[in-house]
Amino acid sequence: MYSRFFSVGLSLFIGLNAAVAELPKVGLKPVWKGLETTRPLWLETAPDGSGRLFCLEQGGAIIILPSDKHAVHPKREVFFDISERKPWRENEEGLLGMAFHPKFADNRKFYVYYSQQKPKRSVISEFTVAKAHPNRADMESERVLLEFPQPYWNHNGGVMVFGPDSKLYVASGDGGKANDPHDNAQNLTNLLGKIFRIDVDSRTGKLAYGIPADNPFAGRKDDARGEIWAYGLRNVWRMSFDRETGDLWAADVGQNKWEEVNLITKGGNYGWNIRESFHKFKEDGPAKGDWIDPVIEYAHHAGIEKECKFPGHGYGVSITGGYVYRGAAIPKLRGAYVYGDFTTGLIFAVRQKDGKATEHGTIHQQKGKVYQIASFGEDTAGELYLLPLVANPATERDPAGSILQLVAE
Ligand SMILES: [Ca+2]
Repeated sequence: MYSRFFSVGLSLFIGLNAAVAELPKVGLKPVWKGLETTRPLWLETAPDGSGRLFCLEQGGAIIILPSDKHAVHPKREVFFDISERKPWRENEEGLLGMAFHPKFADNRKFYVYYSQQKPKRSVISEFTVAKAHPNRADMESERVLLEFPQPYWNHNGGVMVFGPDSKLYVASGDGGKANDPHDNAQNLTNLLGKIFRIDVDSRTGKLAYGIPADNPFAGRKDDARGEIWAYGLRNVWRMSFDRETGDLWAADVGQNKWEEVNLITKGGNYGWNIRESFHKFKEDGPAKGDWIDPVIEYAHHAGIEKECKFPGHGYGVSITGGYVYRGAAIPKLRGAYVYGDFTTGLIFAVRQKDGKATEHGTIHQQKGKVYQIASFGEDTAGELYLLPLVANPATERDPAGSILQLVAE
């Protein structure tokens, strides 16, 4: 009885304070030292038992990381390369995402998300790996699934993940400029400012993919796109499924004040550009609506800290989403969602219950050289990595290496 009473009291205490928490500090350890990667944006493991880990580069290549992450100056093995198509013209364009088909072991299919020009657009394509050459994509095998316009060079989204349901979830970005000038994110008739969900294994009408019948707007006529799963998002920069619970976590980059982490639900409206995080954004926007608040937010600077729902949270300018940690190397971090800030390079973690933060904390503050956090990555064992932005390997590559593993401190 006593222990039960005690645990109720403890959870109340945590709930009221969203406590700065019992989360562990972590270290960063360079791995694949000296490997030449340029602007790595994503890590992906092949779901085929091979243990191969792939690293996507913004310029258009996907490389296979050597199986020995402690190898020094390992050979660069190129799996896929569309750099001649020049996807990376502007800062937020490029080869931005990739995902292996859940049945990759049988069908050898994978998907990429990249930028093209004239007109500016995002392209989602399927490629296949030739059976005889498992470490080399068949560059002739492209099947374009869909293309959609991107009016500006920024907020082009780009993360793609297969869900536990084997459907492909894609985050698009609101199309860019600032403040979502065309109100795309609240407009259900286009794919911008959305997370959408498609079935790569079927076809709906003349589309090169299927729209799952259980999508929230499936079957609507002209007033909503059936692909949409969630909306009201500005520029989700990295999302992931919790491999144990199936929760979909998405980090949404803010305008000038707030960065936020969201748990994505079917048909959910995450507020942008009427709301930003917990706060009103659009001056003449409606006062009430069915908006879903984030799990956690943080402020751009101390000047607005008194408005922040999570006092004591570190600052930042542009959020980079990560993963719920399910590895073994840092036991105290298990079950916490790890995220960071691109600009300040701080790494954070949060635990939640019913969509509300129960604990949060800064788990790493970089000292000396501060790496910008382009993305996080997760390997088969659930261990996490940080992909730092390195602009030009000829001049700016850090001799320590360009991928860092999160380790117990
Ligand atoms: Ca929001």
